[in-house]
Amino acid sequence: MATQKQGEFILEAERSRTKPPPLYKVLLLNDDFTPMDFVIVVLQKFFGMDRERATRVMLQVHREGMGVCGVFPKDVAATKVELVVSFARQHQHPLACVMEEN
Ligand code: NFA
Repeated sequence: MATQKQGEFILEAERSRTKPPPLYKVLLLNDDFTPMDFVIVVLQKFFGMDRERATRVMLQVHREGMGVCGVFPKDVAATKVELVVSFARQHQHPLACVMEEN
């Protein structure tokens, strides 16, 4: 079917000229006050990690000052940052969560 084929070529050309939307890293930052167990809960609750992975990421943040929780489209990253910071404040913890273009 010539017409349909032609339509597919037009769509492919369109796709190659349109750059994919940028992704954003969501980062957790270390502090001296937020309990380790709370950070592990945050990583499980908001980033879908199992306890083992959450523990590794928490320890990386603790030892190296920051760590990546995940990489997401801009709106998803922004929502995760808001939810994490809000949850931390509800529990009176100073945990910082930020996003950074990948
Ligand atoms: N540094 C915190 C502590 O010793 C733990 C922590 C890890 C805080 C990761 C924030 C992020 N209790």
